[in-house]
Parts: sequence; C-alpha cells; structure tokens
Amino acid sequence: MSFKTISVVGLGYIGLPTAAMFASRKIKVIGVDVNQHAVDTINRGEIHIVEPELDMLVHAAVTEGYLKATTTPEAADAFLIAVPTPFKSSLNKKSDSGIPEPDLSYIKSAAKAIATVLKKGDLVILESTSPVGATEQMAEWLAEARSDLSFPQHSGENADVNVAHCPERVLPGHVVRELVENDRVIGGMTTKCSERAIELYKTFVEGECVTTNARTAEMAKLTENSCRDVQIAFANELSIICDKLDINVWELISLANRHPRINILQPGPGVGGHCIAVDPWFIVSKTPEEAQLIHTARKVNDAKPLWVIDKVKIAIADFLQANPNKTAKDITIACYGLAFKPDIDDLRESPAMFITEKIAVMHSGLVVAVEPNIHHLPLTLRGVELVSFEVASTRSDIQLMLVDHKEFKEIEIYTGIVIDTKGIWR
Ligand code: SAJ
Repeated sequence: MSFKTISVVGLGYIGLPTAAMFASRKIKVIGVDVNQHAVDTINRGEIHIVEPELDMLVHAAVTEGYLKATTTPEAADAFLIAVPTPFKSSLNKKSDSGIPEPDLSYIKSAAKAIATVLKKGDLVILESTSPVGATEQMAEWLAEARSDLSFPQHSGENADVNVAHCPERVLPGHVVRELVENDRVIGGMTTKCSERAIELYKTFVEGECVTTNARTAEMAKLTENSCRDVQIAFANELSIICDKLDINVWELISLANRHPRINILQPGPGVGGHCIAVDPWFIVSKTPEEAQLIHTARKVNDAKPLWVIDKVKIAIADFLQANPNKTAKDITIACYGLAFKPDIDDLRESPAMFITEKIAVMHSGLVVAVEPNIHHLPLTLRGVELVSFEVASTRSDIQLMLVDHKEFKEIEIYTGIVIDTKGIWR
C-alpha cells in the first residue's frame, strides 16, 4: 500500500474511531486535535467519548504503538479531516432570513494546519459533513497556503496532491461495526483522487466503495439525513393531526405500515443530535427558494418540542381544575429520558433536554428527571432532581415520556396524567 502513515485531523465521534480502525490494521496513525485533554486521554490509551467497543480498539492501538495523538500536524501520506461543521450562529439565533449558515472555519483551520506539512503525492480527504462546494473550497485553501504544490482544481489528474470528499455515514452507538460494513461514497475531485481514496479505505472497509465527484458526494450525505428528517417530520405532523382528531397515532402508523410499500417512521418529542437536525439546513441555506419541503420539515420538527410543552401546560390546567384545593406549586412533573435518542448518554441537541429545561423554568412545583444513562444532571437543569423510575412514577402528578429507553419500555405507569411522546405506555 502507498500509505505508510495516515493522519486523522479531528479526534471526535468520527475521527477517533476511524483513526483506531486504520491503526488496528497495523498502519501508523497520527491523530491531531486542538483539544489537549482529548490528546492526553488518547495517548494514555483511553477515550474521551462514549462509543461501544471503541475503548478496546484505542487501547490496543496506542499500546501497540500504531496510534498517537498530538496537537500539531506531522507529515503523513494521507490526511483525513473529520472536524465539526456547525452553524455560524446557533439555531436559536438564525440569520435575517431565518436560515442558519454553515461555519467552515474548522475545515479552514485544519487545511491551513496540514498545509504546512503537505508534500507531493499526498492525499487529503474531507470526511466532515459539508455544504456542496466545501471540498473545492478546502482545496483552494490548501493551494493558497502551498503555491509550490499543484492541486486538482488547477492541474486535474496531474496534481501533486489528490483531494476527495468521503462522507462518514455511521450511526452513533454502532460506529465500529458500521465503519467496516457500510458502503462508502468516494467523491474524488478527479478519477485519480477517487482511486487513491478507495485504496486507502479498502484497508478496513468491507462495504462497497462507490465513486462519484466531490459535489455529488457532499450532496449524497446531506440527502440521506434530509430524507430521514422529512420522514420524521411526516410522522410528527401525523401525531399532531391525530391528537386533534382523537386517533392513536401509534396504532395508525402500525396499520398503515402493513401496506407493502409504506414505512412511516416514529413520531417523538422532536429531532435531536448533531446530524439530522443540522444537515438539511446546509441544503436550505444554499438553495432557499428551491428547498421548500426540506425547509418545512425542519420547521415541523423544530416546532414539536414546543407542542409538547403546550401539552404539559394543558395537563397542569386539567390537574388544577380537578383539584381546586391545590396550586401549581403542589404539582410534581416527571420527565422520562433526557438523551437525544434511546439507549445512549448523549444529551447534546436533545429535544428532551430542551423540553425539561423549559418546564423547569416555567413550573413553580417540583420537576424530576429519570435518565438511566447518566449519573449527574447538567448545570442547565438546575433545580431538577435526578431520581429513580420508582420514585418518579409513584410521586408525580404529570408523567412525561420523552425518550423510549429500553428500561422504560419494560415498566408500566399507573398514576398521574400521562403524556407519552413515544407511544410506549399506550
Ligand atoms: N427519530 C425520531 N423518529 C424516528 C427516528 C429517529 O424522532 O423514527 C429522532 C431520534 O430520536 C433523534 C433524531 O431523530 O432525536 C436522530 O436520530 P437518528 O437515529 O435518526 O440519527 P442519528 O442522528 O443518530 O444518525 C444519523 C444517521 N443518518 C441516517 O440514518 C440517514 C447516521 O447514519 C449518520 O451517519 C449520522 O446521522 C451522521 O453522522 O450524519
């Protein structure tokens, strides 16, 4: 193989497992991250993120000497960039158009950093989920920094440095298996770029490596996550319609899904995580006039947590009407689940967290939370008590199911007003 040393820039949820995977195939890997804590943790053979099986892989790779982490890039034969692509402003602080703009500054910093050690014959791959055109932009930043080297946008197949976009598509919680088994979209800026990228990934990828150009590869990743967002929006809209028409949406969906060509996803309290709720905006911000359906789906899913909060307000009013001798202060509300999806501990961009935070602020009585995957509540939930399922279920007046963790599916709720956003306590 022409790659003796591989550098992975950005050692997060995608970069670290990818680095460990190459190292497990006995290739020298240099991991680069600006976070000193992450670098130190990895160099001790430990991990700073939660992902099944990753701890063993990283421990073996570091102790056997195939993986080391550093804050400064070093020379390598291939560079994989797996840094965040957030918004310029947060979702709550959108631009004047109401559409958040992607922030490519992490890609720019990574490109400038590796440019200093780049040499003729190297391959640079952008793995970060990116708006269409980001790979060409990255190649331009590399070219600006290294006028002594030629790049595909100017020299085509004869370029000194090859550049490709190969988006990651792995599901959090199953990263180690999916990195190996999933098909890979390989978007080279030239045919040679794609061929070299395939040679690199074939070290551990057992799925098919399918080639296209960089722009199509960028759009393919955004399309996958937007497709899921639109489908979840359909389910969420159905749940609101059914609530109004007094129809059980869960029964409705299971009936409709008996049709051989229908497969409706599940409604919930909203869409969270760092991908599905983010990536569709990369399409909308590039083509706001054309991306009507994708934009509407985002708005439907973003509005769902507010609908759930309104349901809680109605439940409080109903409780007080049925108990005229009580005040809101006497009402205990239990929130079941805080993570952004079932059976993980990741609270970032979680609709369940957003809803619990808002309830804690608006409600004068006690708010308790049950989250089997964490031991301490984050500071944003000040005033909320983390309790066991038994305590919450027996002492609460309003029972709000937010995340269908496996632990909750096995138990019944017998007391209080139940608001079940996941349909597990029908
Ligand atoms: N959700 C629903 N109803 C459903 C399915 C999901 O409300 O029927 C919600 C979840 O609760 C969660 C959100 O959607 O809040 C996103 O969860 P998810 O499991 O759909 O996706 P992620 O964000 O964990 O991972 C996605 C995956 N993309 C697709 O399935 C198309 C994964 O393959 C990508 O690699 C990942 O995004 C990424 O990194 O882009």
